[in-house]
Amino acid sequence: MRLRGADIIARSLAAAGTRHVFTLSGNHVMPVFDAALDANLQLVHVRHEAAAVHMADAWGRLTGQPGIALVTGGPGHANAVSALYTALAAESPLILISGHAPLDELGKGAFQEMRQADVAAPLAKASWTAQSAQSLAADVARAWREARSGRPGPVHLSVPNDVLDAVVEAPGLGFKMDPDRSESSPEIREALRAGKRPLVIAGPARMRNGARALEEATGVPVIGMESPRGVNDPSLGRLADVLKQADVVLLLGKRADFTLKFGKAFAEDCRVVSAETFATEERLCADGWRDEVQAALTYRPPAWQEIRSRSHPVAVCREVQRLLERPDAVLVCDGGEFGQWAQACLSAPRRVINGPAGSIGAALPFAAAAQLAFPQARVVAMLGDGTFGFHMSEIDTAVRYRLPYLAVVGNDATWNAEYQIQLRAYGAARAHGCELLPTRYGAAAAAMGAHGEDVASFDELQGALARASAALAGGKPACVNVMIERVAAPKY
Ligand SMILES: Cc1ncc(C[n+]2csc(CCOP(=O)(O)OP(=O)(O)O)c2C)c(N)n1
Ligand SMILES: [Mg+2]
Repeated sequence: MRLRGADIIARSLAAAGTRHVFTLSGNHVMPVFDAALDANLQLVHVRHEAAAVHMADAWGRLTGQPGIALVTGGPGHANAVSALYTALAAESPLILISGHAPLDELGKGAFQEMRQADVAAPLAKASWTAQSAQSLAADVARAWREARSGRPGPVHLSVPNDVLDAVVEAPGLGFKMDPDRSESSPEIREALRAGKRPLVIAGPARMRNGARALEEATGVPVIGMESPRGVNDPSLGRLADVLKQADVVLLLGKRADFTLKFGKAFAEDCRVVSAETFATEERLCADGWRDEVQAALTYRPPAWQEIRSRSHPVAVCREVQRLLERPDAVLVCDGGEFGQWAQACLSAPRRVINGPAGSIGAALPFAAAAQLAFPQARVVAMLGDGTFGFHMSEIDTAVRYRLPYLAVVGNDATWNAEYQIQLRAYGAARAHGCELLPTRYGAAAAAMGAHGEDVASFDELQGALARASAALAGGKPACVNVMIERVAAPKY
């Protein structure tokens, strides 16, 4: 069968199980838009290329299958690349396919010519430029394998326009993935068994894949670390104390990096071993220690329950938690101090946060991808007002594709995380430049066709959330913008 390069890409992706392609159009990739029709790929056409990559990222984290982002060459690619940073740190499998100036014009000053693979290389597990239509199926297969295998991550493939248009005798399009195997190293088993207070600390990918089963089987507490705040991860309570008590630690697909104070988070005589994978069915630890760890991680200062201030993030979270009491709920947290409070106070069966990259802005694209991955699920994104501005226009995308997520904006009219640094480091008299306006983001969302609520007084929050929930049922995304106090992130 003779096919265009673009058809080979689209059909290879479809054969691997891709259904959605997160994209922003451009001259270089229009052949792939055309090919998507016959390959049965649904395009989700966003408003900024970084949003497409963030969506592919959340898709990858939630489903384990690489999310696919498709953008145009030059400036489209440059816009997309920033979002790879978040995915790389979160070890999220995704493939960024970028159009590219034609091979036969390179070096002559082609339209939007740029060394795209070089630009993406530091932010991807692998990054290269396709050289011919004949090898495109192999390129897609390699990208898929690289994205998924070992510690997953983003992969970039640039595809020159003349390669997309070339018609060639198509090779076989399907490919097989060998399942990842977890090793059961006897040394690690013995090390964990010898400990009185052993811990497994898992990186983001290992936490999503198999870590819970390991804890169930062995009884050794497994702690996932995916927060840029490291030992001060607001969703892990008294993690710092637990780390100091451990006498054996297995770092599972995880470096002793800044999140673990480069190893100083552990006691001096703690034995630290590491492995990319580890699995065993053997019981290695008694339950008492696991219960202690569990209690420490779920600890929240009792004083929080006494917080009566009605515009405090704790009060907002109390109302939102009711919406998450469903087996299908997905919680997205993003932003500075408000995002930290949301992580500390809210829980749901599935969670996507901005992650170790510490980058803000991805919440709305994350929520959209979560809603696509789980169409019936209740998806709630909690984000700060500064953060909302990054991808506000993705509300429009959610309206067009009928992705009924709820976005709750904690609006303190400040880039508060940075403002709090100014207060601590330079004093109140020198805190400047981080103010925002109490903008009515609910009205902005409504203008784009979503359900929007602007909540100036806490007493209106319950009603606003109820109306927003009703709108979700009608297939509309909703944005509840609630004015809150400027408070520092939670401390334990
Ligand atoms: C991409 C990116 N740019 C800037 C920052 C620095 N930063 C972290 S939190 C924050 C403030 C966020 O403000 P907002 O979303 O309103 O949350 P708040 O802290 O006010 O609750 C900023 C600017 C970052 N982490 N990532
Ligand atoms: Mg703010």
